[in-house]
Amino acid sequence: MKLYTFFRSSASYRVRIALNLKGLSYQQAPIHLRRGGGEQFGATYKALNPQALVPTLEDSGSILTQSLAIIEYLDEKYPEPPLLPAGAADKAVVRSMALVIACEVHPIQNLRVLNYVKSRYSQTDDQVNQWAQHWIGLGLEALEQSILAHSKDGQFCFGNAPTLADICLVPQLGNARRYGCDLSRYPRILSIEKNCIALPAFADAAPEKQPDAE
Ligand SMILES: N[C@@H](CCC(=O)N[C@@H](CS)C(=O)NCC(=O)O)C(=O)O
Repeated sequence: MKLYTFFRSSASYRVRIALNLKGLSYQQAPIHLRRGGGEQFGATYKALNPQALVPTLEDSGSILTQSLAIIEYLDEKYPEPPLLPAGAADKAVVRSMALVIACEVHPIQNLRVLNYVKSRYSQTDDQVNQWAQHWIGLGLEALEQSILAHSKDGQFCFGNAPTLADICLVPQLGNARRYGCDLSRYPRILSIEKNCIALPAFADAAPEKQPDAE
């Protein structure tokens, strides 16, 4: 298996956590998102991922894009440990938590969106950070409430085992810190993060542990 990844990319980080939780070994192909204007825009990489985004996973001749699609693929192909709970309603709750991050927060604080906001509307770095803080804060506030409602006294976003929701949450917190969000407003999220990073699968997937880390 080969993962096209960038150490600081939170979508790549999600897939690295899932691969580690499944105990799967894989080769990393680093794609630097800033060097030379961005290696994701090179013709060879765009032939694999026409969106020019990381991650991309190659497995058994399949080329897979979009981190959540990749993670659900891994979960079907390598079912243990499961990354979604058993019941249909519980699955929907976990997917909903994951999508708060993956659909509502991450896309509008992504590099290309922030670059566009900055250049098209002549915004300063500070204004761009405020944009990111606003959308990240809205998402984390909702997620904190959702976890309190559904996880009861569980150690993770949903109960006592890590799921797709935790896989999306932990990388997003790295982005939140990078843009200066005040995370003390989300005590339950912070305690879940602590429980996650105590697991080697999460710790080993962290940006600073990757071979392409700067
Ligand atoms: N929804 C996509 C998002 C992928 C994505 O936005 N990747 C970012 C890094 S986290 C990227 O490649 N950005 C490059 C750019 O903005 O030019 C996924 O989950 O895979």
